[in-house]
Amino acid sequence: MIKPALLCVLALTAPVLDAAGARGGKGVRYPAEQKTFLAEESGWEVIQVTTDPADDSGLYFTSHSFVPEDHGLVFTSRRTGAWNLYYLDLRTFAFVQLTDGKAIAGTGADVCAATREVFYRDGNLVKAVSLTTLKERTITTVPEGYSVGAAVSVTDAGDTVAFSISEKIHVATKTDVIYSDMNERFTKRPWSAVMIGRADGTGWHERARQKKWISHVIMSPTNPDLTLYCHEGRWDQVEQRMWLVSAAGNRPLRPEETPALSIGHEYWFPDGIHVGYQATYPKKAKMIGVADTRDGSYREYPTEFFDGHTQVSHDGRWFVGDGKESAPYLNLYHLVEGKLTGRHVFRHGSLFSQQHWHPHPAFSPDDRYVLFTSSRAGNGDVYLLRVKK
Ligand SMILES: [Ca+2]
Repeated sequence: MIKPALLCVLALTAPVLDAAGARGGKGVRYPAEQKTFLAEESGWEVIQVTTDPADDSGLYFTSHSFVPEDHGLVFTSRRTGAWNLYYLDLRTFAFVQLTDGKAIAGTGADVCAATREVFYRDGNLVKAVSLTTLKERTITTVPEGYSVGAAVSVTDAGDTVAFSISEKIHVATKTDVIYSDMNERFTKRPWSAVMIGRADGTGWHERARQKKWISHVIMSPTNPDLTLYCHEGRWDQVEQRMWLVSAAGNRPLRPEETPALSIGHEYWFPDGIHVGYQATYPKKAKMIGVADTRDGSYREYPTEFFDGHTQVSHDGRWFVGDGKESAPYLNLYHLVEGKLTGRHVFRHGSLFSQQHWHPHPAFSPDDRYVLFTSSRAGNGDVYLLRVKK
C-alpha cells in the first residue's frame, strides 16, 4: 500500500512534460514562479504570482477566488493550451491543476470556500470541482440553443448557484474586437433568463425570463432567494441596468431616470445587503454608487479617476478601481464621513483589449491584498498588491 502512494507523490512533484513539450494535466503540481517588486506610486509590495508566458488570469471581479482557511487562491491559465483552473497555496506559491478541459470558461468560475469547491462552466455543462479531492461533478446543463453570459455565481454557503442564459442568435457584427457585437445583440433582444438551482443539482428552474438581453447574474452571498442581474448593452443605452429577482418576482435596483445614465459593473458587498456599482451622467464625473437592497435607497460618490471596475473591502469603507487603458492604475478610495478620496497606488499597465486582461481587482478576505490581472509583462498574469492603508 505504501509503494503506490509514494509513486503518486513523486509523480506530483514537478510539471509533467509530454513528448511534444505540452505541459499539464489534472492533478499536476507546479512549483512557485512568483516575482516580487515594489510599486513606484505607493512603495507597496507587488507580487507577480504567475510568470508563465501563456495567459494567466484572476477570476471575474464579482467572483470569489480565495479559501482563507487554507491559504488558497484559485486562478485560471491557458498554459496547457486551453483555459483551466488552478489552486495556489499562498504560503508557498506552488499550485495544482484542478481541471483538464478544453472548453472551460476560466475567468467565469466562482469559489465556495465553505464547501471547498469551484463552480464553473465547461462547454454546456455547469460543474463543480473539489479543492480537496479534485473530483468533478456536473450540477446542470445549459439549455440547448442558449449561451451563458458572464460568470457562474454561488452563495457563500455553497447551497445555490445561478447564471444567465441568452438565446443564441445570428450576429453579423462580431469581430475579434471586444464588445463589437454589443449594439446588435442589444437591439435584437434575445430571449434570456436567470437559471437558478441548488448546488446538489436539484431544483433548477428559470427566473426573470424576458425578451431582453440579460447577463451579469450574481447571487446574494447570504440570501439564496435573492439574485442580482442586469439588462445588458451599452450602459448609456440600457433603460434600466440593475434588477433583483427572488421567488416573489422582479424589481429594479437604483431606478434610472434616463437611459443616458450609465450604470454597470455592479457587485454585492459581503454583507449580502448592499450593492456597489459604477454610475456616470453624461459629461459628469464618474461615481461609485452603493444601493441598499432592503429599501432601494442609494448614495453615489464622485471619484476623481475613471475606473472600468471597482470592488469594495470587506469592511465596506475602501474601494479599489482598475482605471482605464490610457490611465492604467489601481486606484484606492477611502470613504470617510460620506466623502470618497482616492489615489493611484500602482500603475498596473494592463491592456483592456481582451476580457482576460482586464485587471478585475478584488480585495482578499482579510483586506490586506488586492488581487488583479495585468498584461504588463506581455501576457496575462495574476498579481497581488499588498495594501497598507
Ligand atoms: Ca502569464
